[in-house]
Amino acid sequence: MKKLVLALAAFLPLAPSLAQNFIPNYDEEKVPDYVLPDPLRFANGQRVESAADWENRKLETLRLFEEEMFGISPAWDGQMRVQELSRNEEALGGKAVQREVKLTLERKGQTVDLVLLTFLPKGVDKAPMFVGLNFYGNHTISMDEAIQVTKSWIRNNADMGYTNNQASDRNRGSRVTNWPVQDMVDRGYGLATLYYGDIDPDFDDGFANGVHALFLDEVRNENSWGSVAAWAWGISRVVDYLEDVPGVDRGRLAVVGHSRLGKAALWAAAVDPRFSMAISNNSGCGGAALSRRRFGETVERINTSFPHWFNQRFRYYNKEEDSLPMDQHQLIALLAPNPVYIASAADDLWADPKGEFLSAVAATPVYQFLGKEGMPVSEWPSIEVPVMGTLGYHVRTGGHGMLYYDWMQYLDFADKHWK
Ligand code: GTR
Repeated sequence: MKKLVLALAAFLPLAPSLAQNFIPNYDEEKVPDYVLPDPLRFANGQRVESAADWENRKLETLRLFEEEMFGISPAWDGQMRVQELSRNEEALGGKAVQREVKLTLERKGQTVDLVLLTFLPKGVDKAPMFVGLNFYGNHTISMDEAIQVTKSWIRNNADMGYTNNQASDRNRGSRVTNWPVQDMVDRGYGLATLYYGDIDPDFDDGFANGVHALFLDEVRNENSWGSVAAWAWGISRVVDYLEDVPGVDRGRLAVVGHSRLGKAALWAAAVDPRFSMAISNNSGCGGAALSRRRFGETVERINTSFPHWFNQRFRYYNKEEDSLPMDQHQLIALLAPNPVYIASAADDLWADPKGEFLSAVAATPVYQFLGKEGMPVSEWPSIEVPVMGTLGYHVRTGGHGMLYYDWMQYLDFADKHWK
């Protein structure tokens, strides 16, 4: 029956009315009773009793997220060429080296270009780095005219002056406050960022463009990778490059992302052990928020509005959250014992701020099992009272966005764990 439902789900066009008629629950009283899967118990009921057991349970959990949600990403068996596009040795008041490089991924005659913008603080032998995708193009995070305007497909946006799915340079620097590079560099950290649409344009294209196009020879099935997995996969290619860049501390790389890119950041850290820290900003449903709470955006709603984000099997859990063999606390647990910071915004109810916090609480037994603190509190913290254990959390005032306040906590969290 499950298979039949899935087969039908794959071929039926998704009814837009589902998305239009959806009424989110924002009432804590109406959150249904639910039981979360125990991260420290195998699918067969056996308890995790040793570190070796946890390694096996971790693999089992990773498979569940791959097979039931994000989809299985291919191993990278192509080539990457690197071309420097620009370099400024005196960026940010002379404190940083800024570079833009084009990473050309090539496989079986197909190519995809990723244009990466990096800032490395000067006078630091090996700088820890934040690695994160941006929503509107590299040129939006700095006023520097040398930074290219992306040529990739971009969603039209009247405010940004984006028409015909092309970016324009009218909004150069418009996201400067969302990416406080000067503060990062002043505190000894670097940043590597690229426009997420370079990796995979964010629309339902039948998985024929972006990095999916490098693997058109592979037959797709209900487990195949969606766009969130593709963005995470692209982030790993950035790490392939960063590993060889002098001045980068490859042992201290933090992946960071906002919203859909926060979902991608968490998945990137789960599949790529080269990340030793992850930061989720308002990642919500499919990110840090517990699916079983059905508060704000739900599994059905996300699969309906964004049919290309996850794999086909995830649609089976539309309105069937209790049948999920895992929940999002286990995505956090997959990152243990590494530090993870989860940030919510009080008015961003769609992303279920409390559900994001409860995920960290429910991941904590795994951290403790590995001898780490995890989340130090179990009561939802007050507004703008950040909590920083191995798992960190804050809920700030205001709505959906990655703001200066959020970054200040990330920098403190990085200082706490890395200095
Ligand atoms: C929303 C989506 C969320 C979140 C957000 C974003 O429309 O429902 O899951 O990802 O977009 O990425 O800004």
